[in-house]
Amino acid sequence: MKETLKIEGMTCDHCVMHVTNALEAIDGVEKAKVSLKKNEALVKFSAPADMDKMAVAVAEAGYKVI
Ligand SMILES: [Cu+2]
Repeated sequence: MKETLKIEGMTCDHCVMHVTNALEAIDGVEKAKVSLKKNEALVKFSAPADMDKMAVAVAEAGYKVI
């Protein structure tokens, strides 16, 4: 599956890295492509990963899925 998450709170490349790492650390996430310019993450994943887990991981990293 592929989903695009809208993310709030990223301001620099470090933020992009934090969000990328947080998403890719989730079991089932294959790849997360995070764009600072678009404020979004394109995530390729399969079960057991889901949107809720991604939202939680992003929140724990200090950002917000909107
Ligand atoms: Cu930053």
